[in-house]
Amino acid sequence: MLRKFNFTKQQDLTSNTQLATNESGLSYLLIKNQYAEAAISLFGAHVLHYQAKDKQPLLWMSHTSAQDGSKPFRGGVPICWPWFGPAPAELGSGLPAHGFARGLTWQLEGVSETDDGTFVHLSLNDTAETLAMWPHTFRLEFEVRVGTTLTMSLTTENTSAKEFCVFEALHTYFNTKGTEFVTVKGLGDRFYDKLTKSDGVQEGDFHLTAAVDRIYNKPAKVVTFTTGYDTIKLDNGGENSAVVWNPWTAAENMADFDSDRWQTMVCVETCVTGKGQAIPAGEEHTLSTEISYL
Ligand code: TA6
Repeated sequence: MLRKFNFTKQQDLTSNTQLATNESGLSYLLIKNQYAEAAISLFGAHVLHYQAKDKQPLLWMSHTSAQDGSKPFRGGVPICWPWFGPAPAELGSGLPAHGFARGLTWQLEGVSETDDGTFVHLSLNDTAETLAMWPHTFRLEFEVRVGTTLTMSLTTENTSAKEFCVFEALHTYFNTKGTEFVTVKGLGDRFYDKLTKSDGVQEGDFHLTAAVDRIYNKPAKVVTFTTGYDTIKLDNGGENSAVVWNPWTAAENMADFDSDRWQTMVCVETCVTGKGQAIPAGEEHTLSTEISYL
């Protein structure tokens, strides 16, 4: 199901979920239930694969992505947190793009089977390493449901004594039949274009016809798009923006983009960007998406 990933089973966690490791010792949850199959890496709490019964794989995944934990996976659903894009200047230089959550190993809190599918619960807490990059104590909870739909929710708890602000994304890479099949609805009419560094106005639906890297500032709660295989619905929560990204031919110079496979992907992301999300001491915020086939 995941080309180039060689897994060794470690143990059955439930009737539908195995814990497995790859050749580098990274741990994965491999799920196969009556509705769908999925793979989730504990490194990055990264959903790498989801495929509902009788459907195409939902997520695009690089075949040349590092699989040894030396850098985040390319594809699937990277979790960007606590910043999106380059680190804020006040944190200093040399920090990883899109935050550190996708480059750390998360804790497995539990797996359970229900009539609605398999629930996976992962967590990440501050450590000396995270405090050196971002000076706040926190707890992150990531809950995934693998059912007829793929549901992901990322909860940030502010365990510190002061308010902090986070920027975050479920940076989902979707598998498509080809760029020409991609039309996105519900993005709203205002965007910031990271390629031209200017604001823009969306007229009608978005069609993927060229390199794109846009932050839409007022998306609808429900964003839908076509992939050439299916129409996909994102029912988002806690977001303030949506990002659409395809690097186009620039991907051919990226080490882990498999040359021309940019032609079969599009990122449609559930994000908190702009002014970010302020979270007072002791409070929490949840960013979520439920991805379904229409
Ligand atoms: O969400 C789009 C984006 O921010 C692009 O600007 C592009 O850089 C992409 O994410 C991938 O970033 P990465 O750090 O994973 O190479």
